[in-house]
Amino acid sequence: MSDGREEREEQEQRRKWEKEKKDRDDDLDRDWERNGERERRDSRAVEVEALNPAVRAQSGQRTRRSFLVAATAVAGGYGFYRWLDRSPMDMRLQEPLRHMLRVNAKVSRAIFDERGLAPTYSVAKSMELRTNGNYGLKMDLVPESYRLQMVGVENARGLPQYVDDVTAWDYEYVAKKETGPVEHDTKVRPKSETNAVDGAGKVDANGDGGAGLGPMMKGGPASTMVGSRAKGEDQKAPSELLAAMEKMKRRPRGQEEAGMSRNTLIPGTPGLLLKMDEVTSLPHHELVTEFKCIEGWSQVVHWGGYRLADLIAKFPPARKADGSLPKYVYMETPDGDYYCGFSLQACMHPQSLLATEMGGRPLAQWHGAPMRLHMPIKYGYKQIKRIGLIAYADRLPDDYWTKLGYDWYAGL
Ligand SMILES: Nc1nc2c(c(=O)[nH]1)N[C@H]1C(S)=C(S)[C@@H](COP(=O)(O)O)O[C@H]1N2
Ligand SMILES: [Mo]
Repeated sequence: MSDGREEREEQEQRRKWEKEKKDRDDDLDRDWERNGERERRDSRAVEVEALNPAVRAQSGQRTRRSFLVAATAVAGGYGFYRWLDRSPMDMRLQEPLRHMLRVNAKVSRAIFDERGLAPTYSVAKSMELRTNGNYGLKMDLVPESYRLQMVGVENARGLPQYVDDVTAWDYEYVAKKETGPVEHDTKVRPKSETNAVDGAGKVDANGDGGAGLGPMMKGGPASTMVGSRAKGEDQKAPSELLAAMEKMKRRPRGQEEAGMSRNTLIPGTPGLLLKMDEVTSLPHHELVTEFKCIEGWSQVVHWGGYRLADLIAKFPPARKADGSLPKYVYMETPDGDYYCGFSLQACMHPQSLLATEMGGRPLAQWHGAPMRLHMPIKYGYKQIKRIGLIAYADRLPDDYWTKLGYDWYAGL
């Protein structure tokens, strides 16, 4: 008897979640209308560059220098592809990768990426990376409790890693044992008005106290960001979802400045739960690249890990009803506080790494252990630490810093 009531309650709750999810999706649709045009232009640009760089150079849309960079990059991309195709080292992965490349020309183009290869350096040039931003990392994650959630995978239901609700997985946390080098994040919303006037009433156009750091590099404490958001209320998680989470004894998601992601999964979302060995059994790669934060600092860093493209080849996206592949990938920390969106193309880039090591040692928690993203073709804020979810998406996914006014594309 009481079973029937619980069932009805559950159905009722599910209907609420679905309604809220739909509202968030409608919001995303509107954003997509706005941002989608830029994305479409970007992917067309890649095609045009690959097909006829000379015409593009004449068009005068780019400087000569950037044209040369693009042309070299495209050539580098082709070179890489030929190398991959012949490489006996990657034999194990050739088949799935090739299969994927064959079935969809769009994805094969992805290997040339949005901007070609980022420059690499010798290990001797690398240094210890500073720490920047601890959203989604405020507690230490118990390593054994780590699982990677993957959503939107082809034939997921037929795989042994399939579960009918990935959100039901319980990550375990403990209070931070050690902290990294002083954690700070000095970004503010680029269009923030609250910091435009300093104590003396003078206009501080750069928001840097006259330090000449430029508009994106704010000298003040991170707390100055609070209250500077433009949209205010709509950044908050829907109250129904919050209440439901509470009932389930779950910490509400999206507890930081940007609020809850509109791509956060509703309870009951099926997918895969992967243990780390699904990633660490892929071919290992090392990369020494320059890490660039939008705040104006950069450091050469030695990374070790696994190609995101290899994981995607192992667990490719399900096709849509019209046979096409989803265009985006969404990632989130296990607690949903930090999140990033990417084109599938950027994720297929050979230098997009699921990093598990830095400077030849296992990643520290504050750098995103057990696994964070390193994507040298993008700014640091896209390089999400402690990846809990990788979901294929049809529409432009939500992105933490984009919500606070930064560029979604964030390309270098
Ligand atoms: N989960 C999470 N990932 C994150 C951030 C964050 O606050 N939380 N900050 C981003 C920003 S702005 C930068 S510059 C880099 C910094 O990486 P690091 O701390 O390993 O140097 O991480 C990115 N990834
Ligand atoms: Mo950053």
